[in-house]
Amino acid sequence: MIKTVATTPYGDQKPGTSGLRKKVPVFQQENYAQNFIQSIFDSLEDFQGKTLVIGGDGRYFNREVIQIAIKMAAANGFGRVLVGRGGILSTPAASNVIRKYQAFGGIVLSASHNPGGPTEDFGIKYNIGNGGPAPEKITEAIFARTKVIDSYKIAEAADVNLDIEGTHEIAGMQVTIIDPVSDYAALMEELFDFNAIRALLQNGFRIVFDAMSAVTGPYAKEILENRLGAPKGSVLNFMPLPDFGGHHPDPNLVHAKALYDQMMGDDAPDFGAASDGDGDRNLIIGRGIFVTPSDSLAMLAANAHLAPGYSKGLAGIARSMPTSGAADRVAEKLGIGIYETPTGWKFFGNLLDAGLATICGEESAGTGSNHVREKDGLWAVLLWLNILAVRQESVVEIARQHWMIYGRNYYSRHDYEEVDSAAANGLVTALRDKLASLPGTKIGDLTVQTADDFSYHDPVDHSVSSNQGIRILFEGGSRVVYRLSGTGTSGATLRVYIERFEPDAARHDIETQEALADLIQAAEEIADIRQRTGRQTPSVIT
Ligand code: VG1
Ligand code: CO
Repeated sequence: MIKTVATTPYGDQKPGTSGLRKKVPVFQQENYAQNFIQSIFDSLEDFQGKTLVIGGDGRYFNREVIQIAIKMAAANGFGRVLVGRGGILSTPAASNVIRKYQAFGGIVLSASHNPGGPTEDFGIKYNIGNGGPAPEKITEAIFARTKVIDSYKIAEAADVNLDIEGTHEIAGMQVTIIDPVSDYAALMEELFDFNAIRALLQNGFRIVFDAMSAVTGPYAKEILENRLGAPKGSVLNFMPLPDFGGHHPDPNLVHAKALYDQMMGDDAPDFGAASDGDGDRNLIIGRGIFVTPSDSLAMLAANAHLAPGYSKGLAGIARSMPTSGAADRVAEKLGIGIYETPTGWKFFGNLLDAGLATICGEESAGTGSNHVREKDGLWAVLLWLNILAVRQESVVEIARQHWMIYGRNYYSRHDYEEVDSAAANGLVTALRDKLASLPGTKIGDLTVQTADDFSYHDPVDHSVSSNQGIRILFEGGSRVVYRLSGTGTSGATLRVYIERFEPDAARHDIETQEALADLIQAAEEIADIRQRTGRQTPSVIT
């Protein structure tokens, strides 16, 4: 039986950098999730009888919304849904399932690296048939629809047992509960030399992977321990928990501090890594060395040909604008294309589909390739392991050699979280207003060369995305970028990205904050951060 339920719009369902993210109590308001899901379906065409993939990162409220999404998909005329067992599908695994089974699209329930639990964050994102996040044209249509929606459709049926694989039927639609791990693990086996990695691990190379009680646990256990033979216990916090054990499932130096300390300690393993709530981010730490995500992108691109899936070389590299220019130097040396996009994986989809880019990355710990259309945490870990297995060198040796060849891009991001929204917007407006007057300005030894607000012209569909971040470029190539986060759920988060290129190998050993000190000072002076936000120091430095 299909029911049409009357509803009234909510005014705040605008998708951000990566879907709609709100606190759980917001999602628990009457029809809140239903309104958004119906608005997604209302913005799509020609999906009758087709397949929809549904899965999430296992956080609090995941199972409830999955049941709703299944029943609404049935009522709206989908022919089949594929759901990860237990409601689990990591973001890259969902992308893979959409592609592999040629689904029409997918609904991914996640708030990624944000905390989970009854008063924490939840999110809903729609991915299109290429497996990637819906482009802005679609997210804008969804938002427009949420503002006028007056009813939604739902099948009246009992809940589906999500914990047992098998096929059911709801209002004429097939519901298949699938193993969330096996398709993804099979894809990784195609891309990487598992024998070489297995041999590396057998020869005493020690790894540790922190799944942060989030979605990658089952994937990492199966791939790293079961298939690659890493000793049991190499994967930490492998049980996905609805509240991530009360932690922030964000693999950075603040929230994965225990891993960082272990990797810097006396008896450190050779390689440490972590992923985030939904499995699309990665943190890479070699014994005694943290590899910044921007560097990791460049190093992976420079060495990717050592893995079977990339042995023919790369077509091009794409990075988000705030990501450091380290990858640009690799692209230049390889003689391949380099693309600079706004923040958020949705902007890479066209480049990947058109075959212009093979590897993509963001400074926020996201790297991935054309194997799916999302960033992929475990993929990055496996590519690193494949490279380490072939080169038979340590992470530190690979990093040093890389800097020797290409120079080093010192890089850091300073986040000011939960700042008053009006204050944050005021800061950005004031910056915009003075962009034209900045070139030529001297701050200490630095001279501003150019200043602008980044606009992206998509080379494939020619769409334009404006106001994507304020860039201040100094003479000599150093840079400061400011933008406001599009994933937060309370107040505003100001992100300040700071970068300096250092060609001289004798100067590759400086502590990062020290190497960037004058730029950090300039960033403060130009934007008046302390005065405007009332914060003396950033809340998170990565
Ligand atoms: C952040 C990151 C961005 C990333 C996005 C989603 O966005 O900066 O690089 O793509 O999160 O990542 P923002 O707008 O807060 O800066 V995740 O792991 O949510 O899927
Ligand atoms: Co994520």
